[in-house]
Amino acid sequence: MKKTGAQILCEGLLKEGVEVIFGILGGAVLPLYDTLPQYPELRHILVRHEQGAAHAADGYARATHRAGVCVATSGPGAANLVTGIANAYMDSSPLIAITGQVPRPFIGKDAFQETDITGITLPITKHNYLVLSAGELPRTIKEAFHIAQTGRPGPVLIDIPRDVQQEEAKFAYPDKVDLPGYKPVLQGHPAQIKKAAKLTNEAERPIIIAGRGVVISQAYDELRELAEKAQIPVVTTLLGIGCFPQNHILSLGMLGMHGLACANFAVQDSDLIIAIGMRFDDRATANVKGFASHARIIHIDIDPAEIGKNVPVDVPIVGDVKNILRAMNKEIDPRDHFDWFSHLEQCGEEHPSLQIEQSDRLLPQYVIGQICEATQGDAIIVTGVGQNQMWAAQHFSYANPDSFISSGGLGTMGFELPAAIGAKVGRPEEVVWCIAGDGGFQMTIQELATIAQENIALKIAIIENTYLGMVRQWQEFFYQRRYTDTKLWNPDFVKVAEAYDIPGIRVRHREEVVPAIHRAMDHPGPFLIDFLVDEEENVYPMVPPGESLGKIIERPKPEKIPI
Ligand SMILES: Cc1ncc(C[n+]2csc(CCOP(=O)(O)OP(=O)(O)O)c2C)c(N)n1
Ligand SMILES: [Mg+2]
Repeated sequence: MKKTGAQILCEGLLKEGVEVIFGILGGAVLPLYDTLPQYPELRHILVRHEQGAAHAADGYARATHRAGVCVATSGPGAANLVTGIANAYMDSSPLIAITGQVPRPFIGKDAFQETDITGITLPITKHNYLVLSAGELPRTIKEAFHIAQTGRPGPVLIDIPRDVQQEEAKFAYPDKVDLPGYKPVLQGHPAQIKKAAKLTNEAERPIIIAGRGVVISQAYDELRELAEKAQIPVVTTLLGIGCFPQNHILSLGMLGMHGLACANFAVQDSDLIIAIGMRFDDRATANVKGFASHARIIHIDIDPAEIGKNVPVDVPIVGDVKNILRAMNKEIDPRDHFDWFSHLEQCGEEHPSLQIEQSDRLLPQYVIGQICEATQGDAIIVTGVGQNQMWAAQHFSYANPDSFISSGGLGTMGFELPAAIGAKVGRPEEVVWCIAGDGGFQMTIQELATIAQENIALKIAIIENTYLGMVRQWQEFFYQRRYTDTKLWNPDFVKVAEAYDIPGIRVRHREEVVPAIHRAMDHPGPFLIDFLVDEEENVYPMVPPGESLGKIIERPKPEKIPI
């Protein structure tokens, strides 16, 4: 039976198990939207800016391990997706971006709202398609979902001219893909796995650095088995947070520019690094010249392009983390490393990075800590970028997998609100807290309307320091406190929320924090708390840019008392 391109697209989405689409209409996608009511199983969430659609689909994908879908019209709509697509690309998030294109006869004529979106997104998509006939759609959709969700996941864009959406073609959905040039390696090479196990069995000061690849592969149990069997401490990257319980005795927390001092020192002092599903990002390694100079490195990653890209490695293993760890665990001898652990324990006593002073000031770290207490760590935390992100990474204790969602590679301010929408839509039964910067919040503030229209029961905590705080911190440390244009005039966020029919309260004092958090959680719908925190609080520890991982600026000494 024949169907229109738009119908074929909807059928294909259903075949791929899609339940939700985030998007905005426009002329070039009108045939698709005109067809959507025929497919009530496909829930469409109308966002207010296409960047919001892309981040929401990304947040949905990270929360559910399934591709998130966003839709935009041609030209400005498609261009507005770009930041969200780049964000998903950097963090290996499976995203399907569907864009309308001008009708085929107009392509290349600078037609109204024409933009070459496949050209623009070439370097920020795993793959992209311009579909030139309705008959190509079934194979294209099948391939797109396959590419986005397998191997190292990533965004795939499908650009569909308006007349292709209207054209009729026979609908038969393929049950498999045939892509001779794309065959991700899933099993690690046995000889490499043996070598890695041998190095692990011989190491005196081994350490595991676990990254987002462990999350993507859902290799939580395998990672834990390796760590426990061989008694190896675990640090994670920012995006690896949650892949190993932070309350586990072997957890040393996050490493990197704002990692815990002991996590960084442990990496620097190690004699073997087992790097799992991480890409030696500069925010994790600091200056690579001084990175772990006594350590041999085993690097496990599904993407061969990551091997040796930033640091030379001794034993590369390409494949899926879960499969490789399963095989490797069989070759690992039970061990303990008493001397190594007593060294690390002493380090922990000398460098208690998470202690903050007892203060009457409203400290942002305290706010995050109290959200952790109130939820008992059982929540999905979606952050902005900057200081709020680092405090959320440091002061919440992540015990569950998939509980921390943040823009790592691109560092996209404005990610927080729409990504939190996506996470809540994907896992409605979970408590989702959006931890927003007052700067970042204003970059996608319009999505409050989406929350109101769909009654998405998000809890929003604005960390209002009235600064582009992380940049102000850099100005303080490295530009002699010249705060050029980092001070923010802000609207009254509670009134803004009210204008969107979302209840909210402002918190100025420490003793108001806990009642406010409970009020937000007891409210059945969305709720916003504007925390007016100490304006010039800094994120510690910090490795200054260009320094090596061991060169840490720690919190200045006076009265360090745990709160
Ligand atoms: C879209 C975008 N523009 C600029 C930056 C550069 N930048 C990084 S952190 C930051 C400040 C963020 O301010 P805010 O959202 O208030 O968070 P805070 O650091 O104060 O918690 C800026 C401007 C960015 N990361 N993303
Ligand atoms: Mg701020």
